Amino acid sequence: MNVLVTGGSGFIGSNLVRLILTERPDWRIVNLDKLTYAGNAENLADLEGYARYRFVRGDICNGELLADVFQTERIDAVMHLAAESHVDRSILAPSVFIETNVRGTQVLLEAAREFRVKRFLHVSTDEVYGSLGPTGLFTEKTPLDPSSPYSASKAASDLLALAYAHTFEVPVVVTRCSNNYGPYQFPEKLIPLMIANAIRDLPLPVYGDGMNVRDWIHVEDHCRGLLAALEEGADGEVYNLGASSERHNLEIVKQVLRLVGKPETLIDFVKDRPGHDRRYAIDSTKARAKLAWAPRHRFEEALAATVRWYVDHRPWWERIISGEYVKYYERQY
Ligand code: NAD
Ligand code: TDX
Repeated sequence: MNVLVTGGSGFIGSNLVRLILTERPDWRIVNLDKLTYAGNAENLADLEGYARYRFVRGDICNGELLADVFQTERIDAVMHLAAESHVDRSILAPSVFIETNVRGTQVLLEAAREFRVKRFLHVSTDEVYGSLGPTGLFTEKTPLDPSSPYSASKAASDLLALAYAHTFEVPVVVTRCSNNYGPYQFPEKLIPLMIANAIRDLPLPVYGDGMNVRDWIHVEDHCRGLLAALEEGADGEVYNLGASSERHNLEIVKQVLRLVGKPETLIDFVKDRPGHDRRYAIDSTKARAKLAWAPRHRFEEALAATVRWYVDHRPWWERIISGEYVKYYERQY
C-alpha cells in the first residue's frame, strides 16, 4: 500500500511516519510537506534514502504537484495532517490558516477524488466543538461551534471532507482528537514551551487564571488511533480520539516544574488568550468500540518521559528556537 502523509515533518506527522514504517512493513510512505516554520526535516532526516519512504517538499494548495504525486507514486490512501496548527498564531495572522487548512484541504480532496483513493483520513481536532462548561463531554454528535480562526478553519476543512464523502463518495474518515503531547512537538505549544523555559530558568507564561482544562493524549496513542481509523473506519464516519486525561493548565505547569526540578516562582500569570476556550473533554467510546483502539499511555508517566526527552534532546529544540534548523533544509531541499 502507498500512503500519502501530508504534514509528515511536523509533530504528529513525524511520529506517525515512524509508527507506520515500523508496524506495517509492506507499506510505503510519501511525505508531502511544505516545511513551514513548524515543519522540521530533521525529525525524519535518518529516513532519507530508505526504500519505503520518500519526502516531497511541496504545498497541499498546489493541485498540479498533487496530481503528479498521486499519479507517479500510485497513492492508495491519504492521511491528511498538514495544517497551520497554533491557535495563538491564528489570532495574530488568520489568513494562512484559511489558505492551508480550508483551501489546501479542498485541493487535496479534489486530487483524492480524481485519483480514486481507497481511503482519505482527515485529521481533525476536538477544538471544532468549541468550549465546554464544567461538566459534559464532546461526542461525535456535539454541534460544531469553533471559537478561534484556527478551530474555525479546521471545522471548515472537517465539513468539506464529510461533504466530499456525501456528495462525491470519496471514502473519507474523520478523526477529532484532543490535545497531544510527546517527542518532537514544536516548542510553542503549552507542554514543550513550559519544559524548555523551565530548563533555562525563564518565566512560564500561564494565560488568565490557569484554570482552563485540556484533555491530554500521548502522540503515539493518537497515531495508533489514526492507523486504526484508516484501516477499520467506515466511510463518512467521524471518530473522537482521547485518553480521558483532563488537567488544568496550572496543574500541568506545576508538574513540569517538579519534573525539571525548578521552583514555582517561575510561574508568570499573563494576559489571557482572546476568546480562550475554557474546557475540552472527549468521549471516545465510539472509537474504542468500533476501531478496537484504546490509549496505552498514562498521563503522569508519559509526561515524565516527555520531560526526559526534552532534557535529552536540548540541541533539537535549541536549533528551533534559534532558527538554526531552517538552514538545514535550505541546504537540503
Ligand atoms: P504541526 O504544526 O507540528 O505540523 C504541521 C505540518 O504541516 C508541518 O510539518 C508543516 O510544515 C506542514 N504544513 C503546513 N502547511 C502546509 C502546506 N500548505 N502544505 C504542506 N504542508 C504544510 O502540527 P501537529 O501538531 O503535528 O498537527 C498535525 C495535524 O493534527 C493538524 O491537522 C492539526 O490540526 C491536527 N491536530 C493536532 C492536535 C495537537 O494537539 N497538536 C490535536 C488534534 C488534531
Ligand atoms: O504559553 C502558553 N500559556 C498557556 O497558558 C501557551 C502556549 C498556552 N497556554 C494555554 C492555552 C490553552 O488553554 O495552554 C492550553 C494549551 O495551549 P496550546 O498548547 O496552544 O494548545 P490548544 O490551544 O489547546 O490547541 C492544541 O490542541 C488542539 C493544538 O495546538 C491544536 O493544534 C489542536 O488542534
